Amino acid sequence: MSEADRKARNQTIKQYHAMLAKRIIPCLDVRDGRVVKGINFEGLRDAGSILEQARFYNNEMADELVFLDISASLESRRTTLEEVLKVSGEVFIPLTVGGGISSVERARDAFLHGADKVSVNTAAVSEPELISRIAERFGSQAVVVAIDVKKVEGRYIVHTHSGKKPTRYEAVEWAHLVQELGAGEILLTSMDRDGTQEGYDNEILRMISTTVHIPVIASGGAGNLEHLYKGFTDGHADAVLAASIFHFRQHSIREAKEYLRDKGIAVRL
Ligand code: 0VR
Repeated sequence: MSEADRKARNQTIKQYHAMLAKRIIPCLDVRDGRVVKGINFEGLRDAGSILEQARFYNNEMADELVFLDISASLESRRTTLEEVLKVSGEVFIPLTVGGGISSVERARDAFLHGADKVSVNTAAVSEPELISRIAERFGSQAVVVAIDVKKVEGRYIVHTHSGKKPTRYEAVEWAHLVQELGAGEILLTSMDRDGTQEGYDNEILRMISTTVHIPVIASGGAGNLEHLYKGFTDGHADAVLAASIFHFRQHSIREAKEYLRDKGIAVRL
């Protein structure tokens, strides 16, 4: 396929995604069997039971649900998989499981416990071919690459290990690479905005959304319904992820969808 044909195909895919309904995705940051929530990845406080929150979002018409196991220990990862299995028996919206997915086998474990997609972050940076191996085995649509970015001296630098380790990658460069490697979607989290409720970092969102043809999920900073709207209009996101505003019931999913529909955003109601 010539470069011109490739560009044309990617543009068509991008236009197709733009026509799809926009998704609202609550995120359960999970540690030791509980939902937790912090600010800038620090100061994690309890945000409820995994099963109760998952049931709530399933009934609230969330479009998808993300489980992010941010624990350090292996033991708590086993707990999370058991929780995923329990939840997948009651929740019928697409479930993405992330945290410690470092091999095809770990990805298979997550699918066998009910995940529809896996999210890879740290392991993808240390072994980029892992993205291709999981995509070849389970399909690109099952592979989300989570990219955690922090602004360092004016540059958006990719961080791994729960935001603790800066990498050699700038966010746009890494986003392009993961797309080439077979990622089906990008989950772009601004660590600077995480938990602050100051709104998404629409600058880096736009830089990536307008240059890759795979869907981009905005994450980190949503604090009100207008922030969700701006994530779509200014950030050009295909989906918006939020934790704080939903876990502490500042806004309901239905309220968010009605607000977005009234502002002309195509959502599933
Ligand atoms: P809100 O800003 O509350 O909507 O948070 C959305 C999103 O940033 C979080 O659900 C989650 O991606 C933050 N991630 C991590 C983490 C939080 C604490 C520790 C580690 C991580 O590794 O992604």
